[in-house]
Amino acid sequence: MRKFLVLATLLVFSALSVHAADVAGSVAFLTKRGQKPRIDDSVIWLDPVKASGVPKIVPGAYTVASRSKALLPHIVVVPLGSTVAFPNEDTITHNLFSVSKPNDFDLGFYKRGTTMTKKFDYAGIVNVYCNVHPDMSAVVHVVTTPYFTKADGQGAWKIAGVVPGTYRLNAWNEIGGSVIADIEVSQSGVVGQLNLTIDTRKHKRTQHLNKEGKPYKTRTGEY
Ligand SMILES: [Cu+2]
Repeated sequence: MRKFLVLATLLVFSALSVHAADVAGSVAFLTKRGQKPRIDDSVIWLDPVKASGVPKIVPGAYTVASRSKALLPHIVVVPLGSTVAFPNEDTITHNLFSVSKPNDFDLGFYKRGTTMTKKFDYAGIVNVYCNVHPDMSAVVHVVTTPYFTKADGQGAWKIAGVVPGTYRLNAWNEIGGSVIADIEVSQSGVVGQLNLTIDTRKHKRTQHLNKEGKPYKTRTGEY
């Protein structure tokens, strides 16, 4: 009986793991003159449409540092419920904030060597800015799936161990919005459009406002 149970357990485990597939593809850009999308800041994720056995999302701890008046990394993708630490590694004070509801926040002024944290309880794109320095910006991209990644410098990406099912593949870039494709993951492979092109030609550069919704007193590039 015991032997049988062990065998049955092994069979169930192998049934779950053997059929999971690696999903890989690429992201390319359709640009107009002067546009230089940051290819490796493209976010790729799979939203399950019809799939069983998708692992629960596990919130994590992430870091976006203020360093040399920049937020690094510029784009971070996190599962729902994750916490992002925002250490200030500069000698000057910063005031990070977001008006992206319902994930909006205001960390107030804080000095070198101190860290403020924020937990992200809602899905979506969270634009993070500094109320002092208009050039500082970051995006916290909150997803509700365990299957997410960023593209590499060539636009290639891979998400490992995806259980069979139907998924909506999303590719997003800050200056092009998102492109989607429905894909099918099965034990015999992945079917669907895995190489996506993001059209950035309609994107216009705009200067965001400060936390009060007013223009910055310092112009971009001035401090
Ligand atoms: Cu600042």
